[in-house]
Amino acid sequence: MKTALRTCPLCETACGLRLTLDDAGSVLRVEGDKEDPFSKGFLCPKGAALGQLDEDPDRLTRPMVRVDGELRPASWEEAFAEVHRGLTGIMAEHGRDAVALYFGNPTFHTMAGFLYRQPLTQVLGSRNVYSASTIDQMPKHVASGLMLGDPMAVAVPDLDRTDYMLILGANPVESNGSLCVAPDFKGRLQAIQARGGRVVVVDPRRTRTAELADEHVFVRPGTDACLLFGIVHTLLAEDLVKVDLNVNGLTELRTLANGFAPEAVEQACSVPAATIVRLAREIAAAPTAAVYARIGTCTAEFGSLAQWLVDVINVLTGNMDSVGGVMFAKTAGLEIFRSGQPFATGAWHSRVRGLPEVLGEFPVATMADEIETPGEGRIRALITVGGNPALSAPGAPRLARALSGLDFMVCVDPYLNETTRYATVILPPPRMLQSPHFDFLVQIIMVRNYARFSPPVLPLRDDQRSEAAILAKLLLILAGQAADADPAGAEEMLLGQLLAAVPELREGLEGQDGTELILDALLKLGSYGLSLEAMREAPHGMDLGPLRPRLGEILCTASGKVELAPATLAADVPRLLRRMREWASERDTMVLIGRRHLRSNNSWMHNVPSLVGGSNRCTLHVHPQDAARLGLGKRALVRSAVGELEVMVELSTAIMPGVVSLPHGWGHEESRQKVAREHAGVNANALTDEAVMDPVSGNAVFNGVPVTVVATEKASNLERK
Ligand SMILES: Nc1nc2c(c(=O)[nH]1)N[C@H]1C(S)=C(S)[C@@H](COP(=O)(O)OP(=O)(O)OC[C@H]3O[C@@H](n4cnc5c(=O)[nH]c(N)nc54)[C@H](O)[C@@H]3O)O[C@H]1N2
Ligand SMILES: Nc1nc2c(c(=O)[nH]1)N[C@H]1C(S)=C(S)[C@@H](COP(=O)(O)OP(=O)(O)OC[C@H]3O[C@@H](n4cnc5c(=O)[nH]c(N)nc54)[C@H](O)[C@@H]3O)O[C@H]1N2
Ligand code: SF4
Ligand SMILES: [Mo]
Repeated sequence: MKTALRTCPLCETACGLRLTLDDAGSVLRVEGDKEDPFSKGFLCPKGAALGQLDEDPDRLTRPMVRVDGELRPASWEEAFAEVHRGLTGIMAEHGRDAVALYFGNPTFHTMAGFLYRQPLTQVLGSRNVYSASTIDQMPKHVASGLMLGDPMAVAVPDLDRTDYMLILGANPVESNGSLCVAPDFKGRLQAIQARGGRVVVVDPRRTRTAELADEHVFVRPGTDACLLFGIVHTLLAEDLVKVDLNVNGLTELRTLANGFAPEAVEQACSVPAATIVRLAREIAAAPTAAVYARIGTCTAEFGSLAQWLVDVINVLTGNMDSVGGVMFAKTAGLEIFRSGQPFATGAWHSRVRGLPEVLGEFPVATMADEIETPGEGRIRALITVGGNPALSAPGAPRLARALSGLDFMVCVDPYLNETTRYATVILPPPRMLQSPHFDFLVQIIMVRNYARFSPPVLPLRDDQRSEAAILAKLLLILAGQAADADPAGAEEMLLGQLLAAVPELREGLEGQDGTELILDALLKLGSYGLSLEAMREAPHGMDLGPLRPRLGEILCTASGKVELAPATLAADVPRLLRRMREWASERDTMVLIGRRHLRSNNSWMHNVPSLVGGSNRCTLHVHPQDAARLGLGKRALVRSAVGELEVMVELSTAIMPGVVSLPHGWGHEESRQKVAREHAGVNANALTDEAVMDPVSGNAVFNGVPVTVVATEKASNLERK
C-alpha cells in the first residue's frame, strides 16, 4: 500500500487529493487532501472516481493505425511513421492550411497540452486552428481583451470577501465553478450568506445553485445582454455610478444604454422591470459586490455583449479590481506570457464564411464548412488533442460526417470514441496518474493565488509514451523532421525560446523530464520566485495569498484606460436591439438550453459505472404545464432548424415554462466504450445550429435554440439496452 498526493486533473477546480494505491498501482481509495490550503479536503464524485476513470479497461494502451479501413493496434514506430507519411504528404501537396488543429477541453488542464499548444500552432503555420474555447468561453476573452487590452485578464469574483454575488448562467453547485476556481464553491456561497451577504441567481432553471440562493430570477434563454443592459441603464439613470478607475467611453455607454430601459427589456427577457431596477440598486448599495456570468451567457447569440456588460456593471459600481468585487489572480508561472499589446480580432478571416480570427482561432462552428467546401485551403487533415467535437460541437452530426471524409486524421486521445473513430492514427496518452500535473491556466482564474505540483504517481512502462513526448513528436514531424526524431529535441527548442533572454538559467534547471524542466524554468521566471524544488517541498500545495488589486500591471489598452464602450462591441448593439423586438413577439417559441450534472463532465466520463445512471440521465426536462399543453407522454420528438432527436421526457417544475433542457456529451450508441454504450443517451448537438453564433467572438450557441416538441411513441434510444 502506498499513499500519494495529487491534484485532481478533471476540472478547473484543481482539488488536492490523497490517493491510496495497492502495490500493483491500482487506486484503492481517493480522499480530499485536508492539508491542501485551498481545497481543504473538498472533492466531488468525479474526483472520488478518479481511480476507476484512470483504470478504465476501455482506455487505449497502444496506438491504433487504420489498415484496410480498420483501426488496429500498432507500435509507436509504426504509428509515428504513418503520421509522418500522412501529414507531410498533405502539407507538400496542398499547403499548410490543409492541416487543421483542434484542441479540446483536457488540453487546458494537462501540462503537455498547455506547453505544446502554442508551439504546435506556430510550427504548423495553418490558419485552421480550432479549440474548445469557441464552444465555451471565447466571449469572455473578447470582452476582457477589448475593455482591458489583455484577453487573458479574466476578472474573478472575490468570492471569500464579497457581500453580494449576482450569478448569471452558471450552476457551480453542480459544475464546481468555471472561470472562477473555488473548491467547495457551495460552501463559499453559503459563507457569503452567513456573513450577512446576498446571493442572487439568474437562470431559466431553478438549479441547485438557485435553490441555495437568496433569490432566483427566471430569465428567457439568450436574453441576458438585455437584462444586463437594463441594470446598466438603471445605474446610469439613477446616478448610482461610482467609478474609481480611469475609464474611457462613459458618454458612449450612456448612448448605447438608451434603448434598454428596464421597461423596454422586460418583455424580451421575461424579468419584470421592477426586479431589474431593484437588482441594480442592490448591487450599487452593497458594500462590495461581484457580478459573475458563465456558460449559460457565453454560449448564446449575444455572448460577447453579455460578458462585456457584466464587467461594465462591475466597473460602474466600483467593484472592478477591488477587494470583495472582482479581481485578477497573480499566477506563479504565466505572467511572462502577457504580451502588453492591445487585443484585436480579425487579423485574418476564414475562407468559407469570412469569419474573423479570434486569439488566432476560427470558430468550431465553421470547421465543417472548411472541411466540406472545395477549393484551395480546404482542410484535408486534422490533428485533435483531447477533444470530442463529434459530440461537443454545434451541428455535431454534420461535423462527424465531415470528419469521416478527411484524407487523414490523427487523434491524441485515450479513447476510441465518437470522434476518434474517424482517425487514421490514434496516439493514446498514458494514465493520468503516470503524468506530472501542474495547472498553468487555471491559475489565472483562482479566487486565491495558489500553486501545487503533482509528480507522476506511477512510472511509465516501456511501451508507453508521455503525452508531452507524443506532442513533441508531432511538433517535430510538423517541423519537417523524420518520424524517428528524438522528442528531446523539441523540449530543448522550447526551453531555448523560453530562456532566450536568460540562457544562463538553463544549467541550474532540474526535472525528471522536459516537461518538468520547463515548469522549473517558468516558476523561476515567475512572480513568486518559486522553483520545482520549492513545489516538491510543498506537496499539499502552496497558498500564495488572497487576490490583490493589480489592474495597473495588466491593463494594456491603446488608451491606457478601461474601455467602457469598445467600438467592436458597440457595433453589435443594434443587432441586439433588433433581436430584442423579435424576442418580445416570439414568446410562444419553445427554446432549448443545456444542463450539467455533478457526476458527469462533458462527453468522456460516461464509461464509469459509479458516474452514470441514477439521476445522471440524458432526459429532456419539460415543465408540466408545457407537457400538458403539448400532450407529452414518456417520449418526445424535439426538432430544431438542423435536426431532430427522440428523447425521454422528465417533468420538472424547476424549468421555466417555454424552455426545455437537455444535457450535452451523450449519444454513445455506437461507442466502443461498454458502459457508455449502455447509457447511450442522445447527442444534444444534433439540435444546435452551427450557422448561428455570437459573431463578435465566433462562439457557438447552445442556449436559446428554437425547437418544437411533439409526443411520440417510437422506441427511444434511451431505452435501448
Ligand atoms: N459536473 C460537471 N461539471 C463540469 C462540467 C460538466 O460537464 N459536468 N463541465 C465543465 C466545463 S467544460 C465547464 S465550461 C463548466 C461550466 O460551468 P457552468 O457555467 O456553471 O455550467 P452549467 O452547470 O452548465 O451552468 C450553466 C447554467 O446556465 C443556465 N442557462 C442556460 N441558458 C441560459 C441563459 O440564456 N441565461 C442564463 N442566465 N442562464 C442560462 C443553465 O440552466 C445552467 O444552470 O463546468 C465544468 N464542470
Ligand atoms: N450542447 C452543448 N454543447 C457543449 C457544451 C454545452 O454546454 N452544451 N459545453 C461546451 C464546453 S463548455 C466544452 S469545454 C466542450 C468540450 O468539448 P471537447 O473538448 O471537444 O470535448 P470533451 O467531451 O471535453 O472531450 C474530451 C476528450 O479528451 C479526451 N481526454 C481525456 N483525458 C485526456 C488526456 O489526458 N489527454 C488527452 N489528449 N485527451 C484526453 C477524452 O477521451 C475526450 O475525447 O463542449 C462544449 N459543448
Ligand atoms: S471538483 Fe471534482 S472533478 Fe473538479 S477538481 Fe475537484 S474533485 Fe476533481
Ligand atoms: Mo467548458
